[in-house]
Amino acid sequence: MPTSKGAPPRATPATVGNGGETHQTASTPDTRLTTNHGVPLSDNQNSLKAGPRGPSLLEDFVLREKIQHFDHERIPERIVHARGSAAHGYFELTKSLAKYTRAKILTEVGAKTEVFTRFSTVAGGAGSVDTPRDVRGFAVKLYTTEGNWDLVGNNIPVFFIQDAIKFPDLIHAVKMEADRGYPQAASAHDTFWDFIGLMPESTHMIMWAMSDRTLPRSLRMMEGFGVNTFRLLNDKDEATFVKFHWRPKLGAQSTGWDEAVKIAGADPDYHRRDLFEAIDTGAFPEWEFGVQLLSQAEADALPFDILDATKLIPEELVPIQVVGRMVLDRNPDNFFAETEQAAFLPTNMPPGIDVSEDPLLQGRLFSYQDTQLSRLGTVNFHQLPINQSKGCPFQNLQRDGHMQTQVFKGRANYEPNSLAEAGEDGGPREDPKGGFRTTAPPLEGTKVRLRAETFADHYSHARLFYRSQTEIEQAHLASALVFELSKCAFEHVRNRILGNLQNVDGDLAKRVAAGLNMPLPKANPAAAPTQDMDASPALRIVGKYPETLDGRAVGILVTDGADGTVVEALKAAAVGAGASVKIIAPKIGGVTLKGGKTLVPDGQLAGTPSVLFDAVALVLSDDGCAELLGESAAVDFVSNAFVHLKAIGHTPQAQPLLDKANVQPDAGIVEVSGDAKAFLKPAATRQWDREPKVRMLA
Ligand code: HDE
Repeated sequence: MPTSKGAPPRATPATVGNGGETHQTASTPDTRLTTNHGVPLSDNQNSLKAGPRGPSLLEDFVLREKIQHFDHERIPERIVHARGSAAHGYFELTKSLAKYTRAKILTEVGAKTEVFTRFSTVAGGAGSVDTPRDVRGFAVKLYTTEGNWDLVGNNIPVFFIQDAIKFPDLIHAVKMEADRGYPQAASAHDTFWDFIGLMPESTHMIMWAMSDRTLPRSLRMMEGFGVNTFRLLNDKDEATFVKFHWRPKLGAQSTGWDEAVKIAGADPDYHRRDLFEAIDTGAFPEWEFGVQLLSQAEADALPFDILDATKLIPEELVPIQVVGRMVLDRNPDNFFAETEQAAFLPTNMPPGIDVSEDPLLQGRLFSYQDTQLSRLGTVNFHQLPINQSKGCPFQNLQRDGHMQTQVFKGRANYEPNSLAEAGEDGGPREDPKGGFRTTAPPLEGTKVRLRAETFADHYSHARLFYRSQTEIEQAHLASALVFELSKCAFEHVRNRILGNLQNVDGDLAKRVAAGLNMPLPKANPAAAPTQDMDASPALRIVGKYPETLDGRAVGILVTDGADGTVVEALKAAAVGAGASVKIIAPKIGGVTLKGGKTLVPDGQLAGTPSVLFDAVALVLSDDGCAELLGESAAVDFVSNAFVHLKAIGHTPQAQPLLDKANVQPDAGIVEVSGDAKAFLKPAATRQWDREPKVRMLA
C-alpha cells in the first residue's frame, strides 16, 4: 500500500479520477448530483477505496446505490408486443354519437382529449428489428374526462383465433422455438405453420398476415382496428354494436418483402426513427376515427357472427362513419417512463362504451390487468404518470400495496360509512346515474365448453379477402406463402396448408403449390361450406392510398463536381410537395460541388442505402459517376431502388451507373437536370408496372 503510514493525501475534486479534463462540478445547489435520498455528492468519478490502489469499501453507499439501481433497470418485457414506439397527441370529436352513447368523448364535438398511442410488433423481443413480417399493435390510451379509454387494437381487423384459451398456444407457436431459441421475430418456421395448419380458423388472418399489411412502410401509414366487437350504450341504456377504425391521412402503405429484409439490416429502428423524426420536425401523423354501427337485428341478418374475431364487417355492407381524428404531435420525453411503462387495458372504458360477448375479448378482459403485475410489479401501476387518468382524478378505497405513491388522508377506507355525520370526510360514493353500467343482453344456455355453430365457417372471409385484392397484391400474398412455407421443413405441414388453401381459392392453392414445386392436394374437410361474398375493394392497399409525396422520404446521392443548382431545385421541389429530403455522399465530410462550394451530407453512402427512401435521385458529375462504378454500395443503391419499384431521378452524368445497375428506362426513371418537378409525379408512388420485369412472383 503506498500510504501505509499516516493519512492518505486528500485528492481535490479537480485532480481526481478521470484526469480532471471532463470533471464537471455544480455551479448552484439546484444542479448538484445527489443520491436517491437527496444527499449531495462530491465525487461521481471514483468509488471509495482503501487507498488509491486498494480494494473498494462496503461502506461506499454511493457506489452501492448507483450499481444496485442499475442492476434493476430492466423490467420484464411485454410477453407479446414487446417492441414498440409511442407518441402523445390528441383526439378531437367531429361528429356526435349521442344517439348511441353517453360517453362524453364520443358526444362532445370539438372537445380535445389527450392521447398516448403505442405501435408495436407482436412476436419479437424488445430489442428485435422494426420490419419483420408481423402484425402491428395499435394501442391508444385516451385520457377522457370520465376515465381512461384504452382502445387496444391492431393494424389488421381480424385475429388468428376465436377463443382466448388458444392465445398461449398461438404465441408459443409463433415465438422462437422452445429448444433452439430462434427464429426471433419471424413466422417463417416450423412450429408456427404446424399450429396454423391445424387451426383452420386462422386462415383469414393468414391472408392478412401474408399480405403487404404486415410490411408497413411507416407507423404513420397504418390503419388501426379495434378488432373485437364492442357496444355503445346511450342514456336509455340502449345498446348498439360497434367496430372501431383508425384511418391514416397518408393512406395505408407498405414496403416490399425484399425491401423490408434489407431495411432490417440498414436501420433496425426504421419505424421508431421515422415516427420520432416526423413528429420532431412538425410533420404530425394524423388518423381519422371511424365507427361501424349496427343494431342487434342488423347483426343477426349478417351471414357470419360478429362475435367471431376472425370475421370482419365489409365496409360495403356497413359503412364506416368518420366521427373524429387523432393527431400525434409530441414525442415521449423518456422512453422507459412512458412507452415502456404504459399499461393498456381493454377493460378501460368510460361509461357508454361496453364489451361484447366475443370470447377472444372476454379473455383479454382478464389478461391485460394480470400481465401488468408481473411486468410492472405492483397493483399500483395506475399511479405511474403515463397510466394515470389525467382527464379526471381517480378516487376509491383501494389502499396500500407496493409502491403506493399516494398519501391518503382520513379514516374512510371502507364503504358504506357514516363518518360524514361526524363531520369527517366519508370518501367517494357510487354514482348510479353517471357511473359505468354494463349492457344487459338476454343470455341463455347451460355451462358448456363449446364453439358456437355460427363460428364454424373458417374460409369464406379468407376467400373474400384474397379475391378483393388487386392482382399485384394477390401475387405478393401467394409469394409470401411460398417464402414462409419454404422455411417450413415438414412436408406434411406444407401439405396441410395447401389443403386449407384449396378451401380459400383454387387458384391461390395452385400458385403456392407451384411455387413450392409440390403436388396440389385435395381440399381439407371444412367445418362449414365456404360462401362467395361480394368483393370488398376497401380491403386493398394498392390503388387506395393517395399518390403524394406528403410524408415520404427522398434521398439525393451527390458526388464531387455535382451541379448544386440541380440538388437545390430537387430538394425544394420535394420538400415543397411534403417530402423529407436527405443528401447522401460517398464521404460524410462532404463533397465539393461544381463551383467549389462544399455540401455536407446527411448520410454516408454505405450506411444510407436506398431502401431507406421512397424515391431517390442521382446528381453526379462525370468523374464522380466513374468513381462510383467501382463501389458496390453505389451500384446496390441504384439497383435496389429500381427493383423496389422506386422513382429514380438523375442527371445525364449518372447514366453509366444506371447502366451498371441494370436500370431499364420506364416512366419512373426521369432526367431531372432541367426540370426538377418531373421527378415529383413518379416519386409520389411505386412503379407497379415495373414489377413483372424485376421479380418472379408466385
Ligand atoms: Fe393482446 N396482449 N392479447 N391482443 N395486445 C397484450 O398486454 C392478449 C389481442 C394487443 O402497446 C399483453 O400489456 C390475449 C388482440 C396490443 O402495450 C397481454 C389475447 C388484439 C398489445 C395480451 C390477445 C391485441 C397487446 C402483453 C387473446 C387486437 C400491446 C402486454 C385473447 C385487438 C399494447 C400487455 C401495448 C398486449 C393478451 C389478443 C392487441 C399478455 C390473452 C385480438 C396492441 O395481456
